[in-house]
Amino acid sequence: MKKEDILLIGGGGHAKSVIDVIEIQGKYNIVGIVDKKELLGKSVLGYKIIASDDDLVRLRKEYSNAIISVGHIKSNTLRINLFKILKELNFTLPTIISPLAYVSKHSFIEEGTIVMHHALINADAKVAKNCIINSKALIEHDAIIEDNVHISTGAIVNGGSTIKENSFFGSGAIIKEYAISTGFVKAGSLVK
Ligand code: JB3
Repeated sequence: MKKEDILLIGGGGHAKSVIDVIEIQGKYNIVGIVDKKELLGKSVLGYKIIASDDDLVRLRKEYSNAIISVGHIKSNTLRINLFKILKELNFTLPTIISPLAYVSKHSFIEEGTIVMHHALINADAKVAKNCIINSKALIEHDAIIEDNVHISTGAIVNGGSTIKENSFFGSGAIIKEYAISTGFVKAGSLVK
């Protein structure tokens, strides 16, 4: 099957993990990275920074797929703004799933969300738009992850619980079944 072209928006640490997922998935051909003007010409894992956000209108004429590859820790304003800009330009923001993740056929995942290596999403879980389900995160049955959320590495979202929009749920944090979490949850926390 012919690979589809895709642009990466952001070329820092998170982008490296995104590249690894895309390479192993084998569905997309990374045509380049869009980052700050001053970084033009630099490379990330062999992929060139080819443009800045100012060039997105021009790039849309050539390419239709994009993935936001800037991360989200303290703030997700950049991810939210980029998502809005890319949608306005009519880019397609595919859902990208590592072949090393387990995603139930009974789960629902929306556009612009990436599910990284060894994450597990169980039956009837819902993951909304522009989320990062990072490596080794567990999203149990009936859990709801709202828009623009980052579930960080190794976090556990138990059955039927909800992570509200724009939240950060830190590495190794755990939320009890049917509980609700919002905002910034630091690594290793327990949400009851
Ligand atoms: O902990 C893990 C597993 N991942 C972290 C991830 C979630 O967040 C990772 O360790 C990092 O700490 C962090 O990764 P991120 O967001 O890639 O941060 P950083 O390494 O600082 O890279 C941010 C990139 O975004 C840099 O290349 C910036 O130049 C670029 N950037 C900043 N502002 C921008 C803009 N790129 C575009 N296109 N537009 C902007 O406005």
